Amino acid sequence: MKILLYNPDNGVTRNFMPHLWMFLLKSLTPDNHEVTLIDGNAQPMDEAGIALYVRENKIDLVGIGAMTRMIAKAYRMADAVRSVGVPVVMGGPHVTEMANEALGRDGGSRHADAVALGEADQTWPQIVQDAAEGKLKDIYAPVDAFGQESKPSLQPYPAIPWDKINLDQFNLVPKMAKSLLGKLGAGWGTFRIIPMESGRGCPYGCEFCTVTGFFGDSIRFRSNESVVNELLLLKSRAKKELGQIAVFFIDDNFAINVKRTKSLLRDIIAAEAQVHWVAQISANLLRDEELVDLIAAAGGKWIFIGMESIDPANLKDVNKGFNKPGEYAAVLERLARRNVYAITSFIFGMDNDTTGVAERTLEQIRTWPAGLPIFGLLTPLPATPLYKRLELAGRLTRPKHWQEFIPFEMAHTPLKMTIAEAHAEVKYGWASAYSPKAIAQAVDSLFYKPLGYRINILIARLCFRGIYFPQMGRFAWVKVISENRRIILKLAKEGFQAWRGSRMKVVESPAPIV
Ligand code: B12
Ligand code: SF4
Repeated sequence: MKILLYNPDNGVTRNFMPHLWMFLLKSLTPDNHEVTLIDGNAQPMDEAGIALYVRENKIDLVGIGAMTRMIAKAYRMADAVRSVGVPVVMGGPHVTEMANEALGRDGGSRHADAVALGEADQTWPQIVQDAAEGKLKDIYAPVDAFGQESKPSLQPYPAIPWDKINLDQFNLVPKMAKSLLGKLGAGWGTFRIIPMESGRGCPYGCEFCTVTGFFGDSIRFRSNESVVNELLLLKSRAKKELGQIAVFFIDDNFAINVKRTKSLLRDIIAAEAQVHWVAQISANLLRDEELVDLIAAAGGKWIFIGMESIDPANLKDVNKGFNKPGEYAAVLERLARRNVYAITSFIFGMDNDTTGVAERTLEQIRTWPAGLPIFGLLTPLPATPLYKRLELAGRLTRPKHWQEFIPFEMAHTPLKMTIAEAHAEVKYGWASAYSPKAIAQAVDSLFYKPLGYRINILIARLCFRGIYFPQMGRFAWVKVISENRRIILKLAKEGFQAWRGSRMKVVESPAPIV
């Protein structure tokens, strides 16, 4: 069979990283089938486009995966595929919770021939076989011989052939810069961010989060050896193509078992498998100095921290009382001392939030080492405890918000402000943290750090700005660069002077005596 795995675009940002599920399922597909991957964020496609692609390429089965925010697009694309007579299997967190919606059993129209519930590592080969035999079932659930839910152990973990996969659609170096950098031989012909998991599951059960329900509170880890080998494979690919590779450890809480994380990091260091990486770790686990030392030594550059709020009452409300706002500054300084920076994520519109919450949060942020703050709204995702609480309280204003997804729009009424006020808080957060003045201040505040770190923060800030203020086209980028020209030129000048200084030293140094 010819199988297409498709991930719909999110409509807000372009690709910055492939989606792991596609590569994982491709690796788990029996060899006698041919699998093609299309990520809509890298290769935009509309309904007519996918129908044409499927017909022209004689595709026999299409697999579509999507988060809640992309599900409306996913359904439209699935409808287009089914309209040309090709079956569609859907999977991922949204349809796992809303299988009846995808199968048209809730009164709406049917979008999928089959739905894979939960983790599909074990069910996928069976789905493929059933599709090949033309007898797809409606629902595939990962259960053992006794009908009990079963989760993949991740040992062994499928080897994803990162050295052979065509990753042309995932190069972050713009075409123009590519030829220039290639000529300079700077090792920047390609820059890819690759998703990798070292384990699954998080027991914390924050009220708004899908993860504990989806992956379960039993945490499972890959072996250290399997993670190290994957890093080595990626590192050698980057070397071969004279490019750069960074890894995003997509584990929901990379240090959930600190002892195990330390042992993995030690093995990465021992094998010299370091690449630059990002990981998500909750603030409470970053109290450990030795852990942070190992993170830095193993290549960790950015840590995503779900801070959510600086108000302990809010944190308690969403079952995230283990976050202690009083220790945020110390955690960030601990990281910054090792040149590791934080992506700090905040949620506005929580029940104890009142107007001015964005400025109050920013006042704190400005006292912390410069990083990448991001702001979102409390969102009731299907089947989360938050969704159930708000539904029971009659507070959902758009109970099926995903059917008409609007970025940064609330789907329920906050308690102590209006929906419009919550939207204004998020806008204020982004506008203040990503204004040219704020970006320049963030970069300047790191004046004592090497130039490379400041360039890193500058580029990251310019890119992250696009999460809220869409900057997908060339024109949008020209505008952003022009608005931030002062700080860009300042760093460029400093870089040029350093480069000229190093050239002068080479010329001045006496010729070696043979
Ligand atoms: C990496 C990640 C991202 C990346 C996404 C980009 C990327 N290229 O991966 C980034 C950091 C950008 C991101 C952003 C967001 N994310 Co996110 N993200 C994740 C994360 C941590 C890992 C995803 C992953 O790769 N998992 C590992 C793979 C193996 O699991 P999987 O994708 O679920 O796939 C398995 C099954 O679902 C199934 N499957 C999946 N697809 C398909 C398709 C078929 C055909 C089949 C058969 C099976 C199948 O098989 C796979 C193997 O078992 C998850 C949490 C998690 N642990 O999954 C959250 C998660 C997916 N994100 C979530 C959310 C809410 C967001 C944001 C909306 C957050 C926000 N408020 O801004 C944004 C939206 C981004 C955007 N604009 O699109 C939610 C989604 C919940 C939901 N119901 O949709 C999750 C589950 C986390 C959570 N807290 O609940 N995210
Ligand atoms: S710590 Fe993170 S992954 Fe775990 S339940 Fe809370 S928000 Fe979800």
